[in-house]
Amino acid sequence: EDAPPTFRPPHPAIDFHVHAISGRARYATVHLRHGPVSTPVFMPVGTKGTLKGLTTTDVARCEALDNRIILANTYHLALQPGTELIRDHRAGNDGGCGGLHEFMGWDRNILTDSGGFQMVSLLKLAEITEEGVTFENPFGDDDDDAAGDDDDDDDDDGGVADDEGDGRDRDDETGRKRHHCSSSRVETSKSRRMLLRPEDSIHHQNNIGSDIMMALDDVVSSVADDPTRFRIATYRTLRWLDRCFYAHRRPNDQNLFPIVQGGLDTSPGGLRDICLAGFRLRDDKAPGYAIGGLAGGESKDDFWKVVDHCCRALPDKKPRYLMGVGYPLDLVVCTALGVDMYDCVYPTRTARFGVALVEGEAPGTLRLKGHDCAEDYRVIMDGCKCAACYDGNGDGGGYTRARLHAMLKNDNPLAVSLVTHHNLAYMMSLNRRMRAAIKEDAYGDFAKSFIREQYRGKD
Ligand code: PRF
Ligand code: ZN
Repeated sequence: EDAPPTFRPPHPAIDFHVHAISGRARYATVHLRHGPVSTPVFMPVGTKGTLKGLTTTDVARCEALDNRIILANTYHLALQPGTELIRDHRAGNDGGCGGLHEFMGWDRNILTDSGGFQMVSLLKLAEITEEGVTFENPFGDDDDDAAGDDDDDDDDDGGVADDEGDGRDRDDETGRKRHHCSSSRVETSKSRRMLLRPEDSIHHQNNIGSDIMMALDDVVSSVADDPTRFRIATYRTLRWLDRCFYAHRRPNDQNLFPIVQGGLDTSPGGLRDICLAGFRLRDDKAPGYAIGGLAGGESKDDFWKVVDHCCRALPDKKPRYLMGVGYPLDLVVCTALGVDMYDCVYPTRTARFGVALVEGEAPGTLRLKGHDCAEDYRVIMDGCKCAACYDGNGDGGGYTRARLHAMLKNDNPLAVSLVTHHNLAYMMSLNRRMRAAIKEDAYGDFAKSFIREQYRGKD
């Protein structure tokens, strides 16, 4: 039959609708293959395909969370369990289509980071060449991740400091992990080398089947003092982007976002501009953009300047995703600059240290292990509908701070789950309040009062 030619939009796996603008803040919907996502949105990090301490049902069914998109890491999934296994995973007896959605039992959206940044940020042993990122694993692949679950592998934190004073050193923890990679593995006498090329990253992400995949970028720590290195990284990110687009096999199902690099240089014709100009030439290929290379310890001033600069240069009709950013205050400020999407391990990781996100109590966090919680009979946050603060029947209830304090002191894993639940509920509620303020064209006032509230002392 001669069917009429169907119109193929340039990016069939995404649709971006801006509903309202307040200043430069946008309230929008990103339509992806696994449903609509309202923005601004914070995406929780499920490094290996789980949000630690929560079941998929917790995340999807709880009204206080109601996450529509979560993040997973290509690097971790490629190491374990391997992306071929994920691709071929069939859940139930209806012979589904495989991929991480089925592997996780998650029928909402997934975004995957490309892997290079994780290798560089956690494993200081990575070496970057034109070909890709090579990781030198001094431990070989002998240990089995048996002890696996007590280590902290939500490690793509983009430099978010463990400011909980917990004294744990992530690099030590993660450095011990095993590194099986199914492909691109080179045996050497003493160690195993793993090469992740742009093509490998895309291949893994195609196997995973994420709704948004990220290009492999050359990430340099934002506080590095090496202008030449930043210049090389900027141009290399553009070259790698072309290789990523070329390697992408599923453009009708999956969106591939480029990542702006270029250090802290926002001067006219500087590195960020060079990267942005390169993206402009490839704009027809990009369904959306990310801003990378930040949240690595630079000053707030530098940070905001780069976000502002990139948002102004990126097209208004595509989503903007700021990588590795997740302090509530940063979300509020960067949304004012025009960012739509965020991800960070902060809310979930800080929960594992017994720290809850709150409002009206400077500095916006509550250390549940602290002495002053031992006899505090309030819930974490009044009015919060999370599993910790709310018992579900509306007559108060919920876990008191005192009870959570005692449970945390006992290393009760349920307490960590509850605080994780609360922190994600907090982030989701922050998203909703930002969107509501934009809808009413009152975002400036919202931002001001949020900042004031966060810094208000205890009353
Ligand atoms: N690139 C990638 N992932 C990231 C970042 C980046 O720059 C950041 C910010 N430093 C967090 N996660 N690929
Ligand atoms: Zn709560």
